[in-house]
Amino acid sequence: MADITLINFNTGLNLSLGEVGTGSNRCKYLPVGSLYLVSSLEEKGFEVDFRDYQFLPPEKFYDIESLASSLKSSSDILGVSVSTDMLPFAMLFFKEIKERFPEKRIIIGGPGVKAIEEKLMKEFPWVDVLVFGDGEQTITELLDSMIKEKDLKKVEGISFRSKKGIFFTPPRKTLSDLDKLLYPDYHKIKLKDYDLKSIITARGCCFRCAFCNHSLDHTPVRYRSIDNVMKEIELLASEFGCTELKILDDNFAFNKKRARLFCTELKKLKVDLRLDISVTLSCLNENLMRELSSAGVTSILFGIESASNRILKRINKPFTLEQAEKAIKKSANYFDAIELSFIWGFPFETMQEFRKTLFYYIYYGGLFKEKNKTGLGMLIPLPESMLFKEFGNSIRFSEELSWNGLVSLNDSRDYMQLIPRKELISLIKTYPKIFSSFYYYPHRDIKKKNYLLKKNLEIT
Ligand code: B12
Ligand code: SF4
Repeated sequence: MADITLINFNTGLNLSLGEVGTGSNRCKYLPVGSLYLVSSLEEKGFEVDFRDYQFLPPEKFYDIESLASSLKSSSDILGVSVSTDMLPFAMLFFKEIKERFPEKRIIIGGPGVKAIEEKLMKEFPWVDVLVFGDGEQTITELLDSMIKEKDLKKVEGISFRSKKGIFFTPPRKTLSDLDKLLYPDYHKIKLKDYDLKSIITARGCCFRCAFCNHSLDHTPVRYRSIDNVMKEIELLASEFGCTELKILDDNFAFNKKRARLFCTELKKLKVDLRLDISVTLSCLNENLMRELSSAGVTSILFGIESASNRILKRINKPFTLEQAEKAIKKSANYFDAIELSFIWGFPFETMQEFRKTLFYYIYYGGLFKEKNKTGLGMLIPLPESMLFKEFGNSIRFSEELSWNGLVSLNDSRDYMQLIPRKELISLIKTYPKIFSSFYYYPHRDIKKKNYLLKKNLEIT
């Protein structure tokens, strides 16, 4: 039996999104975080049984009993990577696991547990260990200690449950030299089965947008060296035949010099690769656009967020709408696809500001019809954000408004009947501070905005 069963529950499947989220043709994302953990564990000689829940057939995904049964053959130590939207379902799943297999111990980690660690450990006794932040170093020490029954208090960066209560160990020093990490273990999976192949060249973000999970971060951005990145790209292109790669960095062009060096070195590799990046538009000038484009960047994402300069300022966006418009126009000359991301539902957003954002969303959606992936999403109260600090006490739940919509919970397809709807809603309602991403920030006109949005989207 393997030393650990590592599960990617970080699926992008989520509880809603109807066709996109749950259909069999849904997009499968490379589980980069989990594959980093696999490399790190295997380097230390542990045997890892890796399972990616994205590959379950839709009719199995919400079937908690069959999910739990599939763990009969798993290791007694389970490591699970959870995203914010799958968190309530994961808690129901873990409960079932503990009822069936009380000997199994559950470790969780991933972006979905950030800033709610204490509450989660207190309220959900079926979580045995929670890992904070980067997991590569922690998981190997933790597993070694668990297998050898050593004192977990010596493992930094975790919270764990013992007969004596819940303990928090001192935080682990953030790994600053990312080149020390092995590449994600691509041999553990069938890379060709993933729709979106991706790499990450830097961790963290230099901006502090008030709604984002980085807004309260203290750690500076950590960069891999370009040489280290090039070797991974070469591996992906030559050994695995990748022709498209999404760079997961939150802002690829913050360090312009590094971005330029990346372009120069990538051209030298002479690989046939189309790249997709995210950039804060104030970091981009026309020269850099040209260089990025000539190096193979064909798709670019800008988080515009709002068409109101007052809101942009209020949420710490480092640009104005006018600057955004200029950058969008220019980049249309260089990139095949331009993805713009807008957010509505700020607690201080007026009806007029909402209408303007909606207008821009529809306008750019039409303008870039051929090359467009423009999105407009409702603001999610993320517990690790500045806005949550300010307005987190007032969040409300509504099945109609929740970003996850929970809409598909009304989906009539057979397999959707398996979603434990009542239990999920009850869990979400009982723990607003844990499952806040299913809530919204209440303010005047929010229902009217939602109605307008739906109406406009029906027309376009
Ligand atoms: C790719 C991506 C997606 C993809 C795929 C999902 C996935 N996570 O695989 C899609 C498009 C589906 C997506 C959707 C969403 N995303 Co997203 N996404 C990302 C992105 C760009 C990269 C994730 C990644 O691979 N990172 C690289 C790896 C190395 O880091 P990692 O995953 O955090 O893993 C490390 C640690 O967390 C830890 N760890 C992870 N798992 C485990 C498990 C164990 C057992 C242990 C011990 C440790 C551990 O160790 C890993 C290695 O150090 C991040 C931003 C970023 N740059 O990280 C946002 C990010 C994760 N997403 C975010 C958000 C808000 C969302 C959405 C809610 C957006 C929306 N409005 O719909 C949705 C829903 C969440 C979901 N289903 O994942 C937020 C935070 C989310 C949160 N609190 O859960 C992030 C951080 C972006 C941001 N700056 O705000 N996302
Ligand atoms: S929204 Fe983007 S630019 Fe702003 S802090 Fe988050 S990742 Fe950084």
